[in-house]
Amino acid sequence: SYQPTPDDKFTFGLWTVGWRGNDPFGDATRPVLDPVESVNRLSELGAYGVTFHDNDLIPFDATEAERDAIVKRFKGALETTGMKVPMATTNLFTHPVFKDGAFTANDRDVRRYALRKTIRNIDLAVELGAETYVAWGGREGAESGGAKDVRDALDRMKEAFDLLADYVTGQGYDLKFAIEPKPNEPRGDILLPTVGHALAFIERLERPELFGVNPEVGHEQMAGLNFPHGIAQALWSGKLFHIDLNGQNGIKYDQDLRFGAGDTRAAFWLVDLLERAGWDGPRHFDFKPPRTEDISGVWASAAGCMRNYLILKDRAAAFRADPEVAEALRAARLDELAEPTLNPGETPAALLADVSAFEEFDVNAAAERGMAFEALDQLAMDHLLGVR
Ligand code: 3MF
Ligand code: MG
Ligand code: MG
Ligand code: MG
Repeated sequence: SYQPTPDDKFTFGLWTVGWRGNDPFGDATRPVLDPVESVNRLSELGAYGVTFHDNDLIPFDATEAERDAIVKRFKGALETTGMKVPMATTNLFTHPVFKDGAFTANDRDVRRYALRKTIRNIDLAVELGAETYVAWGGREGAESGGAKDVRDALDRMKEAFDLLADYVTGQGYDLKFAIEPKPNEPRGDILLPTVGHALAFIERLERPELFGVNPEVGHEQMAGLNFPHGIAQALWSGKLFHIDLNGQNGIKYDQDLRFGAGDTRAAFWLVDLLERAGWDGPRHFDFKPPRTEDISGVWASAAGCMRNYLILKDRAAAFRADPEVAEALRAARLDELAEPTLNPGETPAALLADVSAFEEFDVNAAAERGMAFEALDQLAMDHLLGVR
């Protein structure tokens, strides 16, 4: 078991398995990987599809004819394997022209170019059947305080997303946008650094219904945040449009470990949450096989992402099905949290008139009650570690 099939909806960015291991201190350790080879290998491993930045597939300086030939060959691989492309995105960070950002670059001509580059790949994304367009503003940020007027930059970011939303609406495309927050790296500070910032920004857009978030495990954890909590708020807001699964060990550089590595307990609660919420979107991996690995290590790492998701799904289901867990959840009063605090139709006056709520409330007795969370958490730990 734990053998993935396309029904599990596992997807991988072409840039993940295709990462050559170059980092700020070292050169590439692996050769170029042909995107068609990635489609074929990932399909053999049981994946559902792939995602891509325009330039993962089409080199930045490709001619029209080269572009057409590449797309044709890629489509052929998708048809042969049955692999899908549920999401695509734009590379607005690699070329030096984007060194000060794209939609929020101080240079106006760079901003206009970034919009055109994005629209061009949106057309291709739709042609390939994508339903979600991700926007990670990796270079939208600053290293120093005077370099960016953040309020102006947010105006420009809004302008860009409003224009893109107008474009897809005008074209009649069935495409939604998912904004991917990240606190830092490669910029010292990136705009829309967390899920919460992105959710608040979306409400200021002209067509907020077309926008949601694409949270990445490691990005929130780089900011010391609780990833399942962020996902829960995105779900609660109806704004989880896509997700980037990977692993991270606390507050440090963006590790992009395979899913399940790093904070395994957070991964357990994340899978528990996604499965209980009935998340039916792709389980998308945005990871980097460490640069210590050769190409067989790349596929081992990709297979590990899917295997770990399925193991955690199995462990979370066992946790939820355990009668002792049900008892522990009752002891911890989760059922009471699900109950409204007010009686149906209760007014402020009625609450003020309820002497049991205040005048006669036994504060000390309530304060003495234990919450029984430790026993509950140990049951989760036992399930996660496979001893129950
Ligand atoms: C960087 C990222 C990005 C985004 C991608 C959009 C290169 O930390 O996570 O990957 O995920 O640009 O999907
Ligand atoms: Mg990332
Ligand atoms: Mg990352
Ligand atoms: Mg990502």
